[in-house]
Amino acid sequence: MHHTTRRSLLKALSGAGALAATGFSASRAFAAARFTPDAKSALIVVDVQNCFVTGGTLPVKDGEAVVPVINKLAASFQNIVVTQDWHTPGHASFASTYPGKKPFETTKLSYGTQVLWPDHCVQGTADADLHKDLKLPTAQIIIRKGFHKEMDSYSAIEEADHKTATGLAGYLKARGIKTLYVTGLATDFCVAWTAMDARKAGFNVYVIEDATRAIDLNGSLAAAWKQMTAKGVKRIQASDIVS
Ligand code: VGL
Ligand code: ZN
Repeated sequence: MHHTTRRSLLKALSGAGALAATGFSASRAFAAARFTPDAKSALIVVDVQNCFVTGGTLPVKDGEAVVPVINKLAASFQNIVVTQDWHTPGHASFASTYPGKKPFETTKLSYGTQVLWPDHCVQGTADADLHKDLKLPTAQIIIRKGFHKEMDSYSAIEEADHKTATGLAGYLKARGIKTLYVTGLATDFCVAWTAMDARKAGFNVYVIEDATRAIDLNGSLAAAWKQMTAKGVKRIQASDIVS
């Protein structure tokens, strides 16, 4: 057992060496940082709120694990945007709004199929506050979304009708920002929709995978990566960012 492990490790190492010798960069194998955020880049911190971590109303498994990763990334960015899911009581995305409906079922609304969630992130409640350990003193704007009672907004860029703008794309463009690094909760809902809409709006978009956590409802995580990749969203890790 030991022997085999050691032999395959040696094989892997010589493989990397051979790659390096060809001049092809083997840096990926050692996770050397590749991206240096500049004045035209922004870190987008999606919905790192009490509702989405342990003890919240819609907890994402291990959601709080993104906090130290994001805090560390923040030091590399001149521009930081924070978002907050910010629903009215009786919101259209809440199962409790519809008699007989349970959380994680779906319903049809004017703009399409809506997943029904437990009541979460209600405006002005402690549940909707940003996580207390999030340390982003240099963040420049907090954008709230999902505040129209009749319509959800996973995306921080446009609401679920794919027409109503939150204003974030305009803000970023007005500030000359071209490249977005998206982090936060949840990978397969608000992070994915924000990233895909950002592509549609013309930004270069990276999702920093280990700075996100997923809900993964009926295979939604795999589906989200597939859709994001198809739209040109790039999947990277926190170690890819020069610190
Ligand atoms: C989210 C479900 C409902 C999210 C928000 O932040 O990903 N997911 N509301
Ligand atoms: Zn929500």
